[in-house]
Order: sequence, then C-alpha cells, then structure tokens
Amino acid sequence: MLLEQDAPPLPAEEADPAFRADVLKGFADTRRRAIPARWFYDKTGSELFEEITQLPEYYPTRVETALLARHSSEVAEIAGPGRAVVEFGSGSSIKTPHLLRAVNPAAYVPIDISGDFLRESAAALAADFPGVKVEPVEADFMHPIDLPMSVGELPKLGFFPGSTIGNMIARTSVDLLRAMRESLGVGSLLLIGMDRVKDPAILVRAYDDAAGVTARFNLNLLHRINRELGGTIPVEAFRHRAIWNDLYARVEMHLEATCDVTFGIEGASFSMRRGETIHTENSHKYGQRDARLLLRAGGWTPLREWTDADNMFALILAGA
Ligand code: AVI
Repeated sequence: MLLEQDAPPLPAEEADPAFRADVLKGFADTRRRAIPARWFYDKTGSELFEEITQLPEYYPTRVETALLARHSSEVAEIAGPGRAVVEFGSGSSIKTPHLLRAVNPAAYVPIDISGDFLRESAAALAADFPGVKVEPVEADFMHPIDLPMSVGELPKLGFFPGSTIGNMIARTSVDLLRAMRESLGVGSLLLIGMDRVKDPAILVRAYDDAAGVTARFNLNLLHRINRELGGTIPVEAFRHRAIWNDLYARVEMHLEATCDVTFGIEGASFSMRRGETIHTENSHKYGQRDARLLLRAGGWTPLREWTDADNMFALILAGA
C-alpha cells in the first residue's frame, strides 16, 4: 500500500502515548516480542478487517450471522419482552439487526471505546428501528460500566458477538465476563459468540487467506508504527505468519523478519535476526466444555447454545 508508506509521519505530540508505550515495550522484550492486537484498528486496519469478514476462508462472520438469523427468535422467547439489549462493541451493520428485529427491545445500548464509530453505527440503527430508544455509551467495556439511568430498571440482554472474547487470554476473558455481569446485573442474560476448535488447516487458512488481506492487516501495524511514531521499519523485510498453537488452543499471528534488520522508533534502536518474530494477535478457540467452563468462571450459567451443522461456531446464551 503505497499511500500508507508514503504518508508523512504524524508529529510526535499527536501520537497516542499508550500506543507508543506498548510498541516500545513490545520491541524491547527480545525474549518474547509482542504488540497488543488492539493497535491493528486504525482507519486502514478497520477497513481491512471489514474486508477479512467477507473472505471465503474467514467463516466466523458468515456462520455467526446465519446462526443469529436462524435462532434470534428463540433468544427472544427466552428473554421475554421489555429488555434493554446492551451490545459490547459497536453494532455491526449485519449482525445486530437480526437480534433487534426478533427481540424488539425497549432500548438498545451499544458500548464502544471509539466515539466516532459508535455514534455512526448508533445513528444508523436508530434510523432502522424507530421504536427502539438508542442510548450509545462511550466507554471501555473491559471495566464495569454505569448504564444510562433510562435503562436502569429494565432487564438486560448483553450481546457480545464476533468471537472477540477469543482475542483475550483466559484470565482477561474471565475478568471481562465478570465486568459484564457487574454492568448488566443479576437476572440479566448474555448472548455471546465463540469460535470452535476445529481442523488446524481450516483455522490457519482463515487467518492466512489466499488473497493476502490478512497479511496486509497484520503488516499495516508496522506501517502504522512508521506513520504515527516516526519508525523506520523496513516493512518489506517482514512477512505475515499464522500458526496454530495447540497447547493454548489458539491461532497466533506473527510478523517474521525475513532477513537481519535494524530500525529506529522514536530515538530507540532495535535489531531483529532473520526468522525472529513479533507476536501480534491471539485468537483462542473453544470446545463445548471449555466454553461452558469459561462462562461459569466469569459468573454466567450457560442456558442454551446453537451451532451450525459443522460445529464451526457457537452462539451461547447464559444467565447471571
Ligand atoms: C476481531 N477478531 C475476533 C478477529 C479474530 O478472528 O480473531 C480478528 C482477526 N484477525 C485476523 N483475522 C481476524
């Protein structure tokens, strides 16, 4: 992507200090170089992720959307009338409407840390569901959240699709599930999407597609470092790797140096030997029992679950 490489670097004072800290720390730990996956999602990264969700190899979005289309009415039956649907992450244009149509909630509360994206998707959903009170909340849902007063009395149905929970290590997932329980309260429900453990060849293909979109998504992180932190990383000297780590039941994404490289980031100098990698993402996969155990550890009792015929992906409804 020429444009990304050629864009002038941002002045240092405009760089996000948390991004700078994570990148400098991530490259400095030579035993285990890693940068948190949340930094993938600048404008280019978010667009590339949208492209990933349409790829033939990337089944999760397709399968989960079909499960929602098929089973939302059963969720609605269990949830009953008058709930507030609370979505963790901004409502995606294809998944959320299936649930809202079936549940016909009294209110819809999307929660997201990125205000712009949140307001855009909230406005779009409010236009499509004029009878539903839409109350966006700009917050980090990794911590317990005070929901708007207007939905305080309503029973809640939490919604966490996309297998985003898979991008967290077990300890963080449990913390998040507990925070959700605290935000939603006793008596609430949670509908969550989790990707299943399956043939590693299918999993690796989903994260290393033939068109190279996931490779561009991963490499965009290096372009972002160059752009926002004035880095001099020779991006063409890195390649995308996706591997199945069976011990941790997860797909890992790495960026591997294809030759010895030395580069600078904000005055600090780093060297990597050929074959060394920087770990950029974990995507954990859950068997049926693992998924139930994870939910229980987070304070939720699994009530129902729906999977596709090939058991690729699960939608689980749990109660607090
Ligand atoms: C956002 N998240 C659930 C995606 C996943 O499948 O772990 C991110 C992703 N990374 C590469 N492809 C998709």
